[in-house]
Amino acid sequence: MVLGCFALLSCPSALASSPTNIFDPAATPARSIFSLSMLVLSVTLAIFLIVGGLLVYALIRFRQRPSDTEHEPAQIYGSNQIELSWTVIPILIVVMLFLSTTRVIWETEAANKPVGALDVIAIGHQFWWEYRYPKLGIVTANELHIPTSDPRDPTPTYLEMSSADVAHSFWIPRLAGKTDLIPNRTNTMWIDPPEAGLYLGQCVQYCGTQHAKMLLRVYADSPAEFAAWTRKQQQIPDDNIVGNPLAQEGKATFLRTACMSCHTVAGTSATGRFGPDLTHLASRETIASGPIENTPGNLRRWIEDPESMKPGSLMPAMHLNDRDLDAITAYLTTLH
Ligand code: HEC
Ligand SMILES: [Cu+2]
Repeated sequence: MVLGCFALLSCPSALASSPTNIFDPAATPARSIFSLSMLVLSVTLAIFLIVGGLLVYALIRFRQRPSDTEHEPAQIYGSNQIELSWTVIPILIVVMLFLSTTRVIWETEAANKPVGALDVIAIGHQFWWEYRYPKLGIVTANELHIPTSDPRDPTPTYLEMSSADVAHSFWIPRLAGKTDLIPNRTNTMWIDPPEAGLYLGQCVQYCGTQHAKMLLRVYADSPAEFAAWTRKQQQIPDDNIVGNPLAQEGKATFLRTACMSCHTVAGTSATGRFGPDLTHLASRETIASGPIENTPGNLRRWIEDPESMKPGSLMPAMHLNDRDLDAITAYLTTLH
């Protein structure tokens, strides 16, 4: 553990390039947690150095020498001063750490929600994330878009989190601490990155076979980009297949097979909620919660046999023929 810390501290350049670097906080909750951990780390490091130093000093200074005639050193019994100090000083340190931890918990959990805050409901599923924006009328999956938050006029995102099945946990190290998603319970957290960019994470509560491929992607968009994204997500991508007979055929096949009982495509009779909402699937960069790039080839392979890309995923292979696979893929790629 100690060696690990020294190794980490000695190669900050390798860390800086990591998109999940815990030493590079990019939002208020992550920053408070980071400074608290630095405080705890420095206090414990100081204690370690003092205790270790005294120990080494005593070992060397009072070691047995050939000139020693007595086998035992002078025996000293009891010292009120020393006993008092090794009781009082640790108590003061513990109280100090307790108070600073309480302050950070208070700051992150009881923070007042500003008027400009965005509400998002996050629901964990085996093995993907559902995101609903109740005030904006948007439902999406796996790629969370939020606006950047200017500290002078904060627009943080407040997440209300629960689970559709087992316990999951949401952790974007650069944005905030971990928050568990528990069935039949609502937990909340908030994030406010001032810098636009893609922040990565991963489900951090073992939730089944594909837990490791339940990745987290948070896109912090500038306010203008976020407004544009919102407008697009609110549209029903209905007309995109006009003049595209293969996609039209794919839509018909999609609505004729079991796809529609597990997936929603707004504006159609597909209203399933077991799998991710596909209304704007083509606007996402990845599929299946992060591990697979969203290309037509990957999409086709996924629909043909999800098991080959994410073994244990809860989407069954539908045993479609090549024609149907081509048509459905053509349809899904029009869902911008
Ligand atoms: C029994 C329910 C079920 C059926 C039927 C089903 N799916 Fe799925 N689908 C899922 C689940 C669950 C996932 C999420 C898998 C994961 O990421 O672990 C998924 C994921 C997907 C994804 C990736 C979505 C994303 O945002 O990453 C696509 C695309 C998809 N399904 C298309 C289809 C098509 C097309 C059909 C019909 C041929 C179909 N599905 C049938 C349950 C189903
Ligand atoms: Cu999970």
